[in-house]
Amino acid sequence: MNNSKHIDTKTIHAGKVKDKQFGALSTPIYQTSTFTFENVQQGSQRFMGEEEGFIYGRLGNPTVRELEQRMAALELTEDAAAFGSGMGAVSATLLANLQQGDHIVASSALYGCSFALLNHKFPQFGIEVSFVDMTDESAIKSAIKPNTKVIYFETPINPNLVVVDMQMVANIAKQNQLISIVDNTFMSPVLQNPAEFGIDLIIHSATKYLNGHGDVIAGVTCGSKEQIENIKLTTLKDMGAVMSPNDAWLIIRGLKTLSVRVERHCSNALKVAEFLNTHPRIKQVNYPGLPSHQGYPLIGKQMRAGGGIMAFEIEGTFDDAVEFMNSLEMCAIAVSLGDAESLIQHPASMTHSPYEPEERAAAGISETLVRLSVGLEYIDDIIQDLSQALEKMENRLKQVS
Ligand code: LCS
Repeated sequence: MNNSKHIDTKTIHAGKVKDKQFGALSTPIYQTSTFTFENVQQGSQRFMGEEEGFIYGRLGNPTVRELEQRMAALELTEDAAAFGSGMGAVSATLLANLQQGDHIVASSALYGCSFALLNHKFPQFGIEVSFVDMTDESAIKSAIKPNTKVIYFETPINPNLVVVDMQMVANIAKQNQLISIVDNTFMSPVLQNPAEFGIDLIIHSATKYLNGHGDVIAGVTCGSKEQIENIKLTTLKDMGAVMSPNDAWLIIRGLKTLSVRVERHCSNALKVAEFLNTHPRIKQVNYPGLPSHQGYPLIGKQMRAGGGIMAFEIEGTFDDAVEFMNSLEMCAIAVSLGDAESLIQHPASMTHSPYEPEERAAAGISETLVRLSVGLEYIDDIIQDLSQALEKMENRLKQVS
């Protein structure tokens, strides 16, 4: 399909494979672990890469392949690889580009398990990591060493919603012949296309907005044909975090409504952020769609809207924040994000517990920070739920004082 179509059209059509046999509108699920060859010669040719075609489910599957093509079209890259989880994508993408003795410059604030992989696991294999504030151009530049291979970051960052200037990072990477890798989970390709700024590899936890219905764990990496082939033939094939055809089908279905869902997530989130921002019991709201946010100037330039996620600080103690969350009646206390349901969690004790307290402090993740993934419910109902929980907290405080 012509790549010039609007993103709303592309989420439905781009990368779709026509079913020549029956004309099925919905993508068939090829629930098979292996593929038969006409004869030994054909099997051998497929293994040698001399003939196109599928071989074995871990090396590729037609349903999964369609999702990969759809994601490449949405992220404006040549190709994509699908994985059994977002962390499968993060680990395979990084390891395909690194070896013992290499060095990474990474954001000091990252999703907790990405941080754990870089901070705890990679050093055991002789891969060195420097964590920096990715909004600080000179800090990134001075962290680069002769053995640096990769710059790794998220924008907006999970969980504090700090926005990183992708053009700035891509320029540094190019000047130093480094591979730039961004995790685009929070924005989805509807709100931001890192390839437009020259970022080399784009990772998604497809568990989140891409699927959007809270029923799949999956990941995707988008990039050049050469990069994706390297990942597929090394860390995907030999470490094996592959996506199942059923999950690929669910994500393809989810993608068809991605634009409409993201639009509603964004409009709901902006109203929630405005409500919280003026509430006396809320100290600070980190939401890129608010003019006071550090990332707001990049809206329109880098990202098309503020997204569906925010983090905020309760005016009070850690116990007050816990009481507020426990008083919610509709918003679910759960990790994950990007689902139809509004989900709320406490990063310090949940998603970002792999950080030591001092590492969290250095990464700007306070102990009282609350993260909210605003869902698709009717906006007044979401605000009413937050409002009644804040009111309960306030009433108890009045009784105590
Ligand atoms: N990257 C980001 C930015 C994420 O938020 C997550 C998961 C991952 C990668 C890993 O993806 P997964 O393997 O779970 O598909 N983030 C989660 C979170 O914030 N709460 O629960 C999971």
